[in-house]
Amino acid sequence: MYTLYEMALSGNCYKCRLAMHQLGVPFERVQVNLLGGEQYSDRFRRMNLNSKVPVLRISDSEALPESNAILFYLAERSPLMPQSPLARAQVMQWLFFEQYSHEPYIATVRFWKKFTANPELYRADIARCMPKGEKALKVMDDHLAHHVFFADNRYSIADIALYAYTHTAEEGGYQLTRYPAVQAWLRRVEQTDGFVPITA
Ligand SMILES: N[C@@H](CCC(=O)N[C@@H](CS)C(=O)NCC(=O)O)C(=O)O
Repeated sequence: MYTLYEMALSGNCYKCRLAMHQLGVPFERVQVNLLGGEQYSDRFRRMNLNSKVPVLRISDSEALPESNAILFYLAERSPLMPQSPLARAQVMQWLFFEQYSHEPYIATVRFWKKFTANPELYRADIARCMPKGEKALKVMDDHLAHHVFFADNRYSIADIALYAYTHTAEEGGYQLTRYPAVQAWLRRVEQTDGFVPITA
């Protein structure tokens, strides 16, 4: 059985749990004490030299870090990954978009505002990130105005990756009412088989 090393309220970790629930893959959860620095321990660094969760332990000798790599691994030959080369590349397109243009601006602002003792200390960082987060949401909204899901017009790990931090964006101060196509897509994701919320 897989073991997911994680922090429960992290969107990156939630992506992996959501995919495993929807694929019917059994797994155990191990909480990593990030505030206590457990990610820097020798034991954890043997699984991920980059000291971040999530990490999926696959066997005694193999562990896979990086949320979108974990999604890619889990989804191979499943309904969450399309088959044609172009559609698979489009999945990658949105996974890269999520990591480079979305998560660094939407997840980080949520973290500073919701999980730090004094968000005021991050005022300049928040001001720098929010326009870039708005741009990512606009890109998504424009795409979803003409598509039901992100890649190949069907539900895939591209939607899971983008759902994780989009549905919590308001915790960082983004107003999703400005993005009606994104809001409608969030509801569609929530109606897919086996969906579980981040708090499950
Ligand atoms: N690109 C990585 C990002 C992972 C990440 O930033 N994890 C955070 C929690 S969401 C973490 O472990 N932070 C602890 C640290 O950086 O010390 C992924 O998608 O898995």
